[in-house]
Amino acid sequence: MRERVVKSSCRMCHGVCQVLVHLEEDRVIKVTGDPDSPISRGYICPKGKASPELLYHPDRLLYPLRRMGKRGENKWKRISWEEALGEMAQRLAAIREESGPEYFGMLQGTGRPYHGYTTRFAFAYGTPNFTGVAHVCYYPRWITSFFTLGQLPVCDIYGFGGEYPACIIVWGCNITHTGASDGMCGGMFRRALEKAKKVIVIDPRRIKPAERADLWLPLRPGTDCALALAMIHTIINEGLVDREFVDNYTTGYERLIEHVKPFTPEWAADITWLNPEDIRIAARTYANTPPACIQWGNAIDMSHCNVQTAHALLILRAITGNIDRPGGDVLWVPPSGVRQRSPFMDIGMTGIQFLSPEQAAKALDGKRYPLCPCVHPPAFWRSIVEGDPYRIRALWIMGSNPLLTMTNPLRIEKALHLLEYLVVSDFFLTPTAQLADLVLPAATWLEQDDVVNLHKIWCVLARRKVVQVGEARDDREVIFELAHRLGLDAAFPWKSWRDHLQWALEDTGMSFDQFCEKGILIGKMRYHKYREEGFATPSGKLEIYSSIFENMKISPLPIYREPPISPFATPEMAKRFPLILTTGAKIREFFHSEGRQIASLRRRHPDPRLEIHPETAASLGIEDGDWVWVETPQDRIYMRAHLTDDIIPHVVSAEHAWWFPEDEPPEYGWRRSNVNLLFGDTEYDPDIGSESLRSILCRVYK
Ligand SMILES: Nc1nc2c(c(=O)[nH]1)N[C@H]1C(S)=C(S)[C@@H](COP(=O)(O)OP(=O)(O)OC[C@H]3O[C@@H](n4cnc5c(=O)[nH]c(N)nc54)[C@H](O)[C@@H]3O)O[C@H]1N2
Ligand SMILES: Nc1nc2c(c(=O)[nH]1)N[C@H]1C(S)=C(S)[C@@H](COP(=O)(O)OP(=O)(O)OC[C@H]3O[C@@H](n4cnc5c(=O)[nH]c(N)nc54)[C@H](O)[C@@H]3O)O[C@H]1N2
Ligand code: SF4
Ligand SMILES: [Mo]
Repeated sequence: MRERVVKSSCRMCHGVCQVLVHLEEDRVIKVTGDPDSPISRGYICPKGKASPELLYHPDRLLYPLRRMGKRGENKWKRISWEEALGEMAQRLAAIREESGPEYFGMLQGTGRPYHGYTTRFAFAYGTPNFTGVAHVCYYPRWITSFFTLGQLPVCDIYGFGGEYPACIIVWGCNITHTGASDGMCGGMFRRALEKAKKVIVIDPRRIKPAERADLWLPLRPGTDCALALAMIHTIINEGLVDREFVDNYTTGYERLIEHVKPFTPEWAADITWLNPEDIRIAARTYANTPPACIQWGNAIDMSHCNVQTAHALLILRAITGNIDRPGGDVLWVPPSGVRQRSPFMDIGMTGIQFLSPEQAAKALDGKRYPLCPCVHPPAFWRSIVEGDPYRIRALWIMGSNPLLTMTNPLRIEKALHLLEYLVVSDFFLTPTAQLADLVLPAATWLEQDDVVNLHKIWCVLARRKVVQVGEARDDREVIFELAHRLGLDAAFPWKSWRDHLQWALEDTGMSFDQFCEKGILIGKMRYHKYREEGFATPSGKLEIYSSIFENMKISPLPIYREPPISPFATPEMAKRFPLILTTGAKIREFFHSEGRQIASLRRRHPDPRLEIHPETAASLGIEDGDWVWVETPQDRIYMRAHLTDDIIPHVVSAEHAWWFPEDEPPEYGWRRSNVNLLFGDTEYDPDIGSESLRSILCRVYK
């Protein structure tokens, strides 16, 4: 058999691993890491290796399906793409005409290849009713960085400037375990950890990097901002500030000094349940070991003060002079010439400003949380259930499984039943897709041509379509086709997806094929850019005191807020629910609710886990491997106890997004171990509207 190898880039997660796709004739037989890749250097994780299993999975959706029986009865009829797109175009045109475009809604999951095209479609059609998960993922850190210094800083782990980080703080991020996050490669990060002189880990779980860390700070979940404020306090108090940077390139330092006076390590110790001396040591180590960087993660996005925490962590980097220096937290230079994938997208996912003010005002959440990048999901679902301010008629869900990944899923289920027309684009019939009227089979990354530009931080990767399985189609081709049928040609001026890719590359002077030959474009890194260019903020400086937040009535200097359900906020409740629950630490083998049907991955990780300390378990009569109930004031779920002293005694950690494809449709057991059942309507973060997914009270029993 003739074997050939095609260079591509993996997309079993957000990526950035370059890989080799091995084919026998026209069949993909394996995927391996590309040792020549400058950004991943041969790294591949179990999900990446399992790509062919996803591609050829017997349960994969291969054709468009139309619902035949009652909603959720699992009776389907195979139809052609022509019929599917014809039906969809006709329904959407009718809704726009009869009720107005706001009666159509869209929902997307986390950043996947469709990112940017979904919003473009929604806003071109004219609906403000776009929702998703960004308010609890990445966006809080991104928008705060954008306002504070113009760009998201990332750890300088590649040593382009001739220096590696001497001190690394791993803060609420488990990238060496997940494989990648936020456009950084876990394999490369591990190498940087090995080179660092000092490593500090801030996580209630003793993750791998904590095993050899100089300091592990297992804080009470949801209290990161208090810790960060106390570290700022210590650094100022002990005269460890980089005055040259602060005096010349920041605003508001004098106000910061006043602001953090009360936030002593003793104050933070009471909140975080850490030792004040450890907080001092962390602050000193970070400030005294340049160059230093902070690898922050998703835990920062899910507290009751996530924007505030992100701001505090940016200030920590600034006052220690670690911004944009070799080995610090740097602002990447993207490669030139590659065109922005979606001019309809301005700041992140918003772009709502492209709607007329009248149309934007029809958004279902009316008075929005000031920084929420889309319709606030709880308001979105409530509006459908209650018909207030009105009930949308149709919804298109692309790449999301909201019954598993969003809070209050019983309400979401109710809402999905009330819709007149639900379309779901996915790889599988998930519990969410089971409730659709029309299901569209999406192409996997092995079936896509792409100029991979999501993390336009520093590199743009090539991805090459190598196979076609069934009639699965690239989501973007579907969006383009539908847009043309609906007359949205101004927003979608390209004839086809391939046309669009060619357009994106035009200024590079390369054809798509030439780009694939090259495989990657990397920006030419320059450091200390602020010395000539300043920062892209209103003042041109890094805004310790944020003028944008001030204008938006958001605290211009970071403040700590207690989680809404906690031993301090709700002490009465804490008597009945004595443990602190953190949820959704990402699983190495699975991407959120994906992969449970992929045999090689499921074998490695068969059950939904609750991590619990052996002493806590013993006091509750629980043994390793027992099935236990995890209960919050909202609901209870069933999980398998995993006893480990890698978690602190008063905290338990539950995995998220579990369903059981091997169970009976249409539910596939989605109610059994779904951690989001434990979250109802609570107080949301007032700046951005996120749920406190990393800190709530619970009890655990057999
Ligand atoms: N309690 C709790 N909840 C959480 C979290 C937590 O930590 N705790 N984490 C949150 C975070 S960070 C995120 S990002 C969200 C994730 O939320 P979602 O993005 O909704 O994640 P998934 O459950 O993986 O849903 C993705 C679905 O899309 C399908 N899919 C995958 N790729 C494609 C594609 O390219 N095209 C199409 N059409 N379909 C595709 C998959 O088969 C799957 O069914 O969950 C959030 N939910
Ligand atoms: N394999 C795999 N990779 C993924 C994903 C996946 O589902 N699977 N999802 C992708 C997505 S969308 C995202 S957003 C990223 C997220 O990936 P990361 O940014 O690494 O975030 P998480 O794994 O969600 O959580 C990181 C750590 O936060 C800790 N933690 C829990 N509560 C707290 C707290 O209150 N404070 C602090 N400081 N730490 C806390 C957890 O113990 C965990 O070790 O991963 C991406 N990569
Ligand atoms: S970390 Fe992500 S991009 Fe890299 S191999 Fe794993 S799934 Fe693929
Ligand atoms: Mo995420």
